[in-house]
Amino acid sequence: MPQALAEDTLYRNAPAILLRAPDGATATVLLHGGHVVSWTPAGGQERLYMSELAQVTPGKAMRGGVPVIFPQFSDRGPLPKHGFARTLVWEKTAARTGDDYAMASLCLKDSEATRAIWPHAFTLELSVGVTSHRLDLELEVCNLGDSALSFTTALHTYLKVKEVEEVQLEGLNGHMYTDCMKNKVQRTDTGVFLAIDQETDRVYHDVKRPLLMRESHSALGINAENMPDVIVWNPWETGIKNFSDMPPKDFRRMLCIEAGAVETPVTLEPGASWWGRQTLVAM
Ligand code: TA6
Repeated sequence: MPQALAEDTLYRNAPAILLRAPDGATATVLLHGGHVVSWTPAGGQERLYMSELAQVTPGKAMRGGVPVIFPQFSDRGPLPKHGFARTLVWEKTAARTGDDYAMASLCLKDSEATRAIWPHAFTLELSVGVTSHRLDLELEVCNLGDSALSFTTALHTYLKVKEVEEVQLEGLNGHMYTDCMKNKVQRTDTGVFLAIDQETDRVYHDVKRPLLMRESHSALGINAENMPDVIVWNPWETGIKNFSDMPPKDFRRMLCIEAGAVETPVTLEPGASWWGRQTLVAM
């Protein structure tokens, strides 16, 4: 069996880390944004959507993969939409391989630029682990300052799908959600599964069970720890017109199923830390 590797590479001409487990499972993470741009489980196909029009541009986010949203989800505060972590360059802090896995950690620290708009000393670390059919993404935030800080955060995961209208997302039944397409009205999900047949932008609150995304020939298990909210987003043909970095027909090829701590901000006292994780399992 080939050896696991975790090595520096280029992705669309930008510095990245390629992880490969001995069984052939791979993941690629960019230093720009600490952005996971590709995941292929062992013996399988690419499972993350990445727009063919997306480029690595300083100060801009990539359309696809897993943007790291921190310290502000969406426009829920005064910062740029979805915060600044996805548009800054992170530093590689660790890369390791084992008998059946490869992993890397990347870190973003406060800088003059972040302190100018968010006056806190912090570290944000992303650890990415790939093994067999599983991808683990873990965020850790430490408050290095001498006053409390609060943030909202999400792993804005773009899943690649064959045809979004055929997807059945199970596990949200009975949960409250904020419908961002309908003036943020709160509703309860009553369907056995969620199907996407129109522009969809929902924040499900306090989801305690794993989700299952079914497609005709495959399925994906999605679990989150310490990230209680699930955001489901598809721009549909109505919303995709607003995105110049995505081919118009690609709304059919993707579905964002995001793990977040969004509804209730996380507050950290000086010296305290927080972690949250999203795990994807291909079936
Ligand atoms: O997480 C869903 C969402 O907040 C949507 O409202 C939609 O705008 C999407 O993120 C993409 O945001 P972006 O800033 O990447 O264009």
